[in-house]
Amino acid sequence: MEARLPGVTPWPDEFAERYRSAGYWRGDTFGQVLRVRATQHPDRVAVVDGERRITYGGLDQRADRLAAGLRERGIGKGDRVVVQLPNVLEFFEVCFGLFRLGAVPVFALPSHRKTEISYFCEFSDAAAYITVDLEAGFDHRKLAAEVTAQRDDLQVFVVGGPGEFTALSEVDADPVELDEPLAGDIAFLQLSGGSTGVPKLIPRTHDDYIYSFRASNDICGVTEQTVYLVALPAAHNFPMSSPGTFGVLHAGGRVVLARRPSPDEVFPLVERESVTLTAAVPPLALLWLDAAAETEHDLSSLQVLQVGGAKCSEEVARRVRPVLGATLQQVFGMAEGLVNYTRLDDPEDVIVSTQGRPISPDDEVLVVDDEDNPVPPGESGHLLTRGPYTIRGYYKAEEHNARAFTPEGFYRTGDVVRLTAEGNVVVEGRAKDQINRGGEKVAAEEVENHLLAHPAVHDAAVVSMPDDYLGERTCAFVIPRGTAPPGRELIKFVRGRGLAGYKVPDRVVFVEQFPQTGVGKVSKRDLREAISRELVPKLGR
Ligand code: OOB
Repeated sequence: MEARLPGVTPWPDEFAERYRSAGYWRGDTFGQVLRVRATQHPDRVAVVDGERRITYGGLDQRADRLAAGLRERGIGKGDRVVVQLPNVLEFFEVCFGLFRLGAVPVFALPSHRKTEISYFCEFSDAAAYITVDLEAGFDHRKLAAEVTAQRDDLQVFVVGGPGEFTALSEVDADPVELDEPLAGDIAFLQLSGGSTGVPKLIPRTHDDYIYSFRASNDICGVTEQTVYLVALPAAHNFPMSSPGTFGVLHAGGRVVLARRPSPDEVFPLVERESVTLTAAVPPLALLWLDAAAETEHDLSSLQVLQVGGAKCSEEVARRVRPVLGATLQQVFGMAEGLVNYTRLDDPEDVIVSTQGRPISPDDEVLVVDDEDNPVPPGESGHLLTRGPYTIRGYYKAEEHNARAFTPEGFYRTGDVVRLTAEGNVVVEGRAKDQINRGGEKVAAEEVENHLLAHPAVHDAAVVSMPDDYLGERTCAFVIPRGTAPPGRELIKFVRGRGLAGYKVPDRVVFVEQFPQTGVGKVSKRDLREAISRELVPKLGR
């Protein structure tokens, strides 16, 4: 009964049976998980948002009332709802309300703008868009107005001052009996980092996702004593499920929300709430380490700092224990599924120099050459994977799926890795056409398409350039049509098209032609080398 949402590739029956009989897929849904915890300890605090706290019982009730209220407004099982919320308590109310209803959240990030949000609404044929009034100085109601101008049947609910729309707080009705979803149903759609022109959507089932964070809890030592601080965007897969907020709620622990990730917001919260576990991308970890050396706040409750989303340099990794007195855990994961962790009791050398190993004994990991043949042990190659929580296909993307998955159902991660003798993964690089800007993923083709819309752009190729802080930034090589406009005009042009700020090129370089590969394609490797050659002396390295 899996994957009843059209456009989803289910696991083949033999795999589904194997994952069930191994006890990975237990037939639970998100709605039930919360109900069980709320029954066990209704008065325990589940989520802390500034001065606001909600208990398990409170969250459970609000989820029921929200689900009933949405149903009154015609939103039902299987309907897609684009959710764009910052780290606020309502995020969890919305998630669990939608899960109970069997409606399917599409998780957008707060930094997404009109281009992305319109696309998600359109592509998923969403019934509603749930957003916030203001975030980081940006008025999301204006964005909602632009989106609804194209789609007048889209309902909009706003956390905070609703403006012309409906306040989410008004969506509230006495609980009704609901035709709850099944564990094999799609619970939500996550966003892929992507390497194509438009972002891909990732369908995750209750069964597979719950398994991933339940098993993560064991690996990461999460119990009801855990106090987890979420500083990364709550809708991202890493802080959601590795083990993230969902794992911690599953264990009956406490989630503490930071609206912004800066040390002056995070450190007082760590002290006040006695935070034991948190997660960062490498640039953020670096920022925290630098600030921790000078802080007056007591950070001694922190037991584990997870770092992932992009490669953590060994230099930064080695500073975690001495500076924070916490254990570092490297996390190499992807919204498509597979997550690797260094284990808390691994030797320090493994922790600082590898990205760990998969969650599940049934995670199949292959390292192959360009022809899909396994490379000799210890050599680097393309990482392919399949397993009990790795998708078999993107949502409504048949053509792309034929390339992104092997005929045997392995997902082509696009990452280049090697395995150590002990079976730990070391990420060596990337074959996919993507820039990893400090954990934020930029699909080169998507940005190139925006550049190509400018009349003075003949051709564009976007590549990564090394950056001390973010690891990588984006550089757009552009062949002008006629006279080249100033680079900053192009940057302004792309920004003006209404897309997330992290996708706007950091730099534009005009060239007469692109270097080519043997088969006549643009050689992005040569472009990356060209920019590195130019940058390295500048950085004084
Ligand atoms: C996480 O998920 P996504 O979907 O934003 O990005 C996945 C990609 C990976 O394929 C890899 O290219 C890169 O991000 N990545 C890493 C990494 N963790 C992710 N590259 C090097 N070292 C690492 N530790 O980023 C994500 C999802 C769940 C948990 C953690 C991260």
